[in-house]
Amino acid sequence: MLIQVVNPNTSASMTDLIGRSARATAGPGTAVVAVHPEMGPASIESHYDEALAVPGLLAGIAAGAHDGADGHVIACFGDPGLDAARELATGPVVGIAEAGMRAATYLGRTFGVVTTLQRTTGRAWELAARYGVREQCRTVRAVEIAVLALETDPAARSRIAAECADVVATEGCDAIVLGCAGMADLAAELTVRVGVPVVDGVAAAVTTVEGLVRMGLRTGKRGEFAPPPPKSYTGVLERFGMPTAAALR
Ligand code: 2AL
Repeated sequence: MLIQVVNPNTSASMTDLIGRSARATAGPGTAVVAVHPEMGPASIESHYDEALAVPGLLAGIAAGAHDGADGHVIACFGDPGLDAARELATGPVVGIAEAGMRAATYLGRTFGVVTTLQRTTGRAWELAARYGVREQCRTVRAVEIAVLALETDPAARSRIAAECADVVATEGCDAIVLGCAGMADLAAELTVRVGVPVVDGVAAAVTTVEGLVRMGLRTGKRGEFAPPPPKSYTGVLERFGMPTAAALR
């Protein structure tokens, strides 16, 4: 089985980290290819970043499907472009917020999200509602560390650990979901340090896609998620009018 993990920002080092987490989780016989778009924002931490990350992400999904991926992970906590990616790909497509939050609901009654910047917390709440887990999600906390600073800020680990501990102490949450793909390497250590299950969405999404593919299941293509019809797109998006790997490459 081949799982494509798309980091929708253009940070190569973050893509490496995401790929390492995905490979550590994938079962025997599953290969993981981790990619990022050539065009788009260096990190995704605003609605503007999120919107403009989507064309590059979709081009990557089309290429991955064409090159034989059995399923796809969108490795950004806003789950950008998830529905559009489901239209383009035939294999299952799972977002890390979706998979992380759903996994947390198997591990306890309530969970909290610990993410990067306060301005991204609205999206996390919105996604919790969209995925039907708004009631189980008791808090969404931000550590005010920018996405790319997760790799360079020496205080990042301890700040995230302290926030996770506070979520448990003040909200009594049974589990925590890490709210950024750039935190993928922290889950195991934090689970021990904080004393509740800490879910990395990348790992949760990889195992979800893997399970769906193993069950022989793919995205339903009869209605809403049928391939988008070709049509005229103009300007810099002209090639997106033909939603094929060859056109989008
Ligand atoms: C993210 C993420 O997972 N990747 C990225 O660039 N931005 N999400 C976040 N809440 O900071």
